[in-house]
Amino acid sequence: MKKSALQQARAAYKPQLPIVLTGGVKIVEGEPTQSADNQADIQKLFPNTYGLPEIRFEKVPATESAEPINVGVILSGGQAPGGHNVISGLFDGIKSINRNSRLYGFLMGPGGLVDHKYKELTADIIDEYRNTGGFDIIGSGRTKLETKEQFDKGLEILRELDIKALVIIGGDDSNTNAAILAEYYKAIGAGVQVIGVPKTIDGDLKNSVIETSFGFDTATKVYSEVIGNIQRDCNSAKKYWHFIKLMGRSASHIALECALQCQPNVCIISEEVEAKNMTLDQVVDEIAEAVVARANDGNNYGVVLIPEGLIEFIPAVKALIAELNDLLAAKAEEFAAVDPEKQREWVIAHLSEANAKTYESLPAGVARQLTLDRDPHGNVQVSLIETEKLLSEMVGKRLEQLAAEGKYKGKYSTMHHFFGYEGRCADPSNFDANYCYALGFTAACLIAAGKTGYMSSLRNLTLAPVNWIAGGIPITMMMNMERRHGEMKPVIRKALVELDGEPFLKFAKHRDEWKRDTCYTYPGPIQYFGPAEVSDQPSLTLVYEQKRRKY
Ligand code: FBP
Repeated sequence: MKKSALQQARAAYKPQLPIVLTGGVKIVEGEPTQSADNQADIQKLFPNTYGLPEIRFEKVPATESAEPINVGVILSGGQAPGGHNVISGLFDGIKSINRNSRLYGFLMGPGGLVDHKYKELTADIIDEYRNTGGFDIIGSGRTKLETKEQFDKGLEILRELDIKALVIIGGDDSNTNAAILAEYYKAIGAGVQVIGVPKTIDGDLKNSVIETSFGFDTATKVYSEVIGNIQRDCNSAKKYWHFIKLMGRSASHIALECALQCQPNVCIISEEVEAKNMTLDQVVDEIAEAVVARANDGNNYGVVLIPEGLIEFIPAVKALIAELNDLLAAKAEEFAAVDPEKQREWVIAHLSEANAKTYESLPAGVARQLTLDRDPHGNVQVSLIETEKLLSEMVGKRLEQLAAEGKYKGKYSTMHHFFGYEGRCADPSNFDANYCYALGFTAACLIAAGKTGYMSSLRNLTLAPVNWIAGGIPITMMMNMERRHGEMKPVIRKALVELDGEPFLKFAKHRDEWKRDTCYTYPGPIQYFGPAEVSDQPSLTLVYEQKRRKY
């Protein structure tokens, strides 16, 4: 495979490990833990893996190597920069336990385990992928591991390959499944440990003990680079309003981070829309107000950031989606048999009055999208809804009304963008390269310690990697009960943007100024080499959350 000059230079990058992982490790166990909520229910569902203590590793002199161990690894869900480094860290970790340990990758996501599709990941394969973006080393997929049949089928191949531990690299849903699998294998005495690794560019798999998910740092840096470029183009030509939708299925962390990095004129935060119980029209009014204010200063241009998940956070739409989820789960066959031309009427006839009204008020394309196939975890596929176009058109209509009332005299031309897939497979930033490698290495230490049902964890992430604290967090500690596909299920609680958290407060403090004036900043491309202040900085979200630096 031909390699670019950067690829060649990057292959030589040596991720920095926390000092605690550079010799032997000793385990320090904390107090027994509790789930995030619904403790009695979660305990009942996870009798063997509930209440485990948090674990922290401490460095001790390296000892005699242990027995070799065979480990399996799965990449699950959407791509996120750094996945290959988790695998290389895991590989190096199990080889440091015993050089005869082996690593097997299951192909194309959890489905590879069930269908027995795998390949052994040897040193030459691993070396090809160090510090590269993408999940192409083994591929990824969204098959949901949830049935006993799948678990048993998986166990057959694990036994055949003598695999004693499985590492699942995934988001909240995949790690929920990792916990269920860990519990099941423990309950039946299968002798297979399951360890999770927190992945998702969306940044919503985090809590008091998991500081961030990997991939968020790199993806937001890629988006911030291109948003900055658009802002400069916008400020040069001074003739367009750019509507930019940013990935992030549910939470608005990506949009917020990009706003902090780039200082656009408007950034909508879904969590705020929900908290203020805003309607779609009110969101439109907020943007139109910025357009009018800037037009009054002679500035008929600007940049608006829109989080991908916005539509689901508008309270009326959220209530509609919740009812649709239950309705389509309960009457899946009946709905599938309805003539597509008549599905709209069918849906309206089956909804409660309030939700039917909301459904009818939405543009037909958006309404239809809400009834289309969910992903395997039951989520509406929001990345397919063109919210950026919907909003810019609605703003255009509002401006026409204002112009008719003599309240607006500007010009309004729009451009639309959606940034999501562009950032998911970028070569990991130094932060993600180091973080992911350490997550993989930590997973190997958890395996060596005989743990199951844990998520690999690194803390103190705004300090230099040598100072990071490595350990494991029981996955059940992050769980609560939520309604999915019409039933109450144990799931990891998604981390949404906190409106009293530092990153949002920082944004809220400055947004009025950014709205009217042109305060754009231009972060530029990710730097892989050079001074630490340009190449090693973590996300501003992490920096503000940990309040370690003053801005
Ligand atoms: P994960 O939660 O699996 O990491 O995926 C997140 C994401 O990138 C979202 O931001 C986006 O809505 C979704 O995946 C797109 O899914 P797909 O890759 O299946 O189109």
